[in-house]
Amino acid sequence: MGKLLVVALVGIAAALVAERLVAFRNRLNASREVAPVSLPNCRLIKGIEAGSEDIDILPNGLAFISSGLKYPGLKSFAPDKPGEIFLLDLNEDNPRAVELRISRGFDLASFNPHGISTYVDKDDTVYLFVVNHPHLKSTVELFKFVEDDNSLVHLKTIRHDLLTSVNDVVAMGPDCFYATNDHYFSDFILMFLEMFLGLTWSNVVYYSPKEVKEVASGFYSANGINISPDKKYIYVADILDHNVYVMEKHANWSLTHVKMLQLDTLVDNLSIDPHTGDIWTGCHPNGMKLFYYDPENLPASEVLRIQNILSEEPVVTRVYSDNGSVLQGSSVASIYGGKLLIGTVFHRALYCDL
Ligand SMILES: [Ca+2]
Ligand SMILES: [Ca+2]
Repeated sequence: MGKLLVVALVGIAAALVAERLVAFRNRLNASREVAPVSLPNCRLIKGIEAGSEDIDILPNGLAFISSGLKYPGLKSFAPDKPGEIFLLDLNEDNPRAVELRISRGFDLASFNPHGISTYVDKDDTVYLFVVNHPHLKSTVELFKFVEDDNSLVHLKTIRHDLLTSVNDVVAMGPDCFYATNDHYFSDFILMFLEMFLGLTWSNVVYYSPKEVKEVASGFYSANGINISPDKKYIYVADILDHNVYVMEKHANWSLTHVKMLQLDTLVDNLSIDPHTGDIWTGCHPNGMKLFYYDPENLPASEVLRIQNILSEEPVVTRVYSDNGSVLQGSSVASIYGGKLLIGTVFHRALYCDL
């Protein structure tokens, strides 16, 4: 009887693990391959070799790019080099990546930038919020951009118990923002277990110096976050649920669910066309290839444009796709002046005509 019980328990455990494994593979889109979609005049940006995870473009065409992310389980082509913020002037015919100098007093050696967001104040001061993972912890760094000097002045480091595993931020003012936590846990093993078991413990947090609170929860892994041009709606990508949520923003900064748009790819960061309100996303068609890097089987890239997300029938267009031979692991796509700039988690950055 004892042996029968052991066999039964082992059988049940094996069935549960197998069921979780199938669900995990589905969340990673492990069997998806993509057909290529090309764009004219694509060129790789010189000087960006180790990632361009997030991009934020100012109305005047200056693009900030975060580079050099080191993240548990993800490839890095420059594991010993600190991260950087690059600036690209998209008004130039052949924009060059210029590394922004960071003011003294900031710990550059442990700089590990991830999601970014800009805020232009009434007096035209440009603030740059940068998710940072020094020693694999999570902070949000606030900088002031000094254009004449191609530099960033560090203003403060924001840490909070609710900012545990931050992926991206969207600035709401010179000192407040919404942030996504892509996992509940920050420890790598627990993070993996959280993903493998399919726990929906990831959330969105509002931060200001006066108030910090959870404003949305129940995500498999909340990743990119951005705001509609009319400032009424917040968009959040759930990378492991392959969708984009639309939430209404209220005067007290709380968010309420409006709708969800289901896609078939792992949606990373979200950029907004300030003129049309279209959402541009950098996506991972197959998360297995991203997390288990194999030079013989490269992670692909995919860019989607989502038009009229609030309407009954949003239009989703695959604007660009590549099997990794040109661009690996696209995480963001932003447009300016009829051109598309695509960033990646750990690879290069591509600039194409539309
Ligand atoms: Ca961002
Ligand atoms: Ca991201």
